[in-house]
Amino acid sequence: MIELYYGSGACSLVPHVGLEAIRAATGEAFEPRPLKLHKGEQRSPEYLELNPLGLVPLLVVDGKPLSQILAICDYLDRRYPQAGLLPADPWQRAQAMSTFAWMNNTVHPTFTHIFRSQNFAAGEAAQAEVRQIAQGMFRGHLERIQGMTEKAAPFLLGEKLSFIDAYALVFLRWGGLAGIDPASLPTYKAYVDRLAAVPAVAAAIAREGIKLDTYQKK
Ligand SMILES: N[C@@H](CCC(=O)N[C@@H](CS)C(=O)NCC(=O)O)C(=O)O
Repeated sequence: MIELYYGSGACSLVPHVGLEAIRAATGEAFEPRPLKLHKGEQRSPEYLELNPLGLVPLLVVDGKPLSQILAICDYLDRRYPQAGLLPADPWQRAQAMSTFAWMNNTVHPTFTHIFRSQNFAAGEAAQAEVRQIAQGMFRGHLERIQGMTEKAAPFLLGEKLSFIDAYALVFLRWGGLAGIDPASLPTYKAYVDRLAAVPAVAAAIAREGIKLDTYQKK
């Protein structure tokens, strides 16, 4: 049995979309295990026993936990290559992993500096400065992804949906929360709107109960 612990709108949407695509391609089902991150359910003693990091996503395969997006997605792709969520060709796969790793180790932590600035500076003024600097960096990352979406055909890696598309969707949505108007990244926004209509993506979004456009004009 495969279980996925996730939080609504969190980075766990990446393997969540992957599991829906796997279900569509192979019929293999999974058990969704939602955690309310705003209520701190990721720090409950029961969950910390499964994942001492206190983070989502967590994949549990026949009772055995696996953390970290890159490891989870690599595992899912190797187990269900029929779903085509990462390229099989070694060079193309390495290129895909290069983008995926950049998203996970650079774009994602930049947003963490905006969303959880209290973890990076003491005092409101210093935190506001962290948020401001990180917002500028995050905007730069989104512009780089917009450049990738300009060549999307129709997905970032070509004909097949991949984990990287789901991460790109998460980031544009987070951008709205960080005060970045998605309308200012029109090619990226059009790509995400198309992506949201893909059945596997739509199913994960519906289960998480999230809306794509989170931007609120000040
Ligand atoms: N490097 C980790 C990052 C995971 C992560 O940052 N998860 C966030 C949600 S996007 C989380 O669980 N946050 C809860 C918290 O900080 O308490 C991965 O790739 O899985």
